[in-house]
Amino acid sequence: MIPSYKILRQREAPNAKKKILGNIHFRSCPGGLLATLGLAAYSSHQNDKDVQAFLAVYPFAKGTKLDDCSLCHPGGSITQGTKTTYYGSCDYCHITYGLTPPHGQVPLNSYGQAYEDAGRNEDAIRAIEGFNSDGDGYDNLAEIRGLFYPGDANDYPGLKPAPTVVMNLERILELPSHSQFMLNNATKQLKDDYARYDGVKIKDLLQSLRMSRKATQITVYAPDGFSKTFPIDAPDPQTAPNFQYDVMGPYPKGYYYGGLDFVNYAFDPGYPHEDGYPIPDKLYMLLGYLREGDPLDKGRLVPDPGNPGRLVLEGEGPYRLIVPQKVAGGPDRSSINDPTNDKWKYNSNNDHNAGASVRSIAAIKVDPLPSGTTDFRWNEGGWNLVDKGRVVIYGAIDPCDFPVIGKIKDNNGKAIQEVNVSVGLLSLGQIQQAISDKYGRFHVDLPAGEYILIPSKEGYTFDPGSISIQISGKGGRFIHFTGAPNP
Ligand SMILES: [Ca+2]
Ligand SMILES: [Ca+2]
Ligand SMILES: [Ca+2]
Repeated sequence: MIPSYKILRQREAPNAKKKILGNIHFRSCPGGLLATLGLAAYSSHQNDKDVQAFLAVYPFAKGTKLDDCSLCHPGGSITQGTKTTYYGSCDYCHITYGLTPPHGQVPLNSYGQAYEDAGRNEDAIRAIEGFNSDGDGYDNLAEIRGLFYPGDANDYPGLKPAPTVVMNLERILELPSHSQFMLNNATKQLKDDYARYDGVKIKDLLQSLRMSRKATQITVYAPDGFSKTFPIDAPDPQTAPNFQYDVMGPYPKGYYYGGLDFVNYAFDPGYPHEDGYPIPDKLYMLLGYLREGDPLDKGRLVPDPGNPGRLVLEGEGPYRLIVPQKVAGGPDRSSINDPTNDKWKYNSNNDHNAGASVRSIAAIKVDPLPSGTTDFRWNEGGWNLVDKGRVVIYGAIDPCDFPVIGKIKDNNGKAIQEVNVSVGLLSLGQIQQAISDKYGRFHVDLPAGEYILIPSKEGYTFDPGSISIQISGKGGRFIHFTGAPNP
């Protein structure tokens, strides 16, 4: 599914014009129009009869945020030691009830409970369409058609998300790439490592989406609920022990220390093995996609060998936040149980950058969110993005839009007005909606990405029931739906 990196990397960056305002580059939006049809591929839950029943009744929901555990199951908080973490529904259930079905009696939200009470099959789903299971004022069918959770009162039609873009590898590789060899200094882990990462500079990524000059910070989310927040720009130079890894940098060049037993060396860079050889690479905060030239292993949750019943993230891809040291220095031994008392002993004043390098990124939020917009819930739906090789960027950005224009007619060619067209962004839910006018026309402007459009009007059935589109970044799209009054 992931296209060849090599082929994609040979493509040239888009012909975006740049103008410089202060020290920040803004891109203007390109002109031409083109888009292609695309369909989501989705592999989870194929043997889950409840999800299959839901998708049989609502085929348009496949691959959306409703095609997920969170449709019927709540998340919850788990306390381990002194730390309490909120987990999304998938991780919460798996941590609590194990990885292999049957899970036994797992908790249900109000929609899941209504579905079970009604008989737990396709007929049950139809029977509860008119219910307002979560009590938020919208019946289940209206919520599902709008791609909102029918079992969560905090998610309902009318909520407006911040400007949002879903990047796939192809669009990420259209941005200039950067390669850097660097130290990842870990705190607790047994080994530090030197590695070469290729990726796109986070500042280039955000500027390609026309980040607001008012942007203050980013928060980077992994699908297991882990997140880290970084300022856009922090004053430099910085000193120990309070580092701020900022998006804009600069980061100092690193040093190479060879031949240490507590360091993983993927390969010999050919530097002299004396202590502290200056590495020539310029270092940036990156969205990394290659390590030693290979795609990053896709992240997944696996049982923690050292702590039965707990799950840990294995793998780091398809995208990892790469954060260089802010104060360049050497590696050190683990902070835990390393009795060796030499000059490499753990030193809390060293820059332990590895912990800031979020693995398997699902989303990057740019603060502040525009007023009147709502946040996404990253403890739900993030695995879907990781599985599909997507990363979401949203908030104080102004990505280039492309027009999507449509027309809705009946079988006699007569316009149908006041049709609500819900626009869903892959696995995130509704991000926009449009209403057809008296000529049956509707119009939305959308950034490059994959979307699903779902028409609905009381008393009507539409053909097709939904259309999936991919907007490539070069253009818009024209769409037709045909509607018929229900018999
Ligand atoms: Ca409701
Ligand atoms: Ca709801
Ligand atoms: Ca270390």
